[in-house]
Amino acid sequence: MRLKFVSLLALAIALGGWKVTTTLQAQARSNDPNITIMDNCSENDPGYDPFGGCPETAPFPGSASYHGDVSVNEFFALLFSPLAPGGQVIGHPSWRNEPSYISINSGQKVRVTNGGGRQHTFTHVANFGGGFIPPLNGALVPAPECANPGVLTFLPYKDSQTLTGLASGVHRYQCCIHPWMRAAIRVN
Ligand SMILES: [Cu+2]
Repeated sequence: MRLKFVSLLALAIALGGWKVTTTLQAQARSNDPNITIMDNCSENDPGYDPFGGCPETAPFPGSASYHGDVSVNEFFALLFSPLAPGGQVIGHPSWRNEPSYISINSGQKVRVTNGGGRQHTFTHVANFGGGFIPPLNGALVPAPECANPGVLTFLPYKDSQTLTGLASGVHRYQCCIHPWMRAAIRVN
């Protein structure tokens, strides 16, 4: 429950929503864990237009319900680092899953919601790897699941999916577009 509260608090901070503290505390007592997929693409940057816009489903520029600050230039500036000379992808830290690790009990569901402005995937993989967009992979070898339409589930802006029936153990998930967006779910 603490993890869930931290994630909701982080979301509140990210959205500047301090006024919803009471609601968050009530939700934190819920038994249903949540993971929020996040990015901070700037809806005012037309540089996202060739990539589907930001937010992707709203008439460009973005709707009043979404706000992000990251320009396309900033996104690409943080994609790699000169201190990772092998071409290991670093990725913009605001493209992320909150929280990136949760621990649940067998039988619990996990709701995954895209709270960012871009399309993402939350794909179950055997091993973390690259996605299906080679320029965003760097030196990562693509995860085979990211090339499998039967496994790949796109999660558009504002959409949710619910994970059910997870077996005991540690499950790995990643975005097949932005492969540094990873998460692990431990099922006890
Ligand atoms: Cu993504």
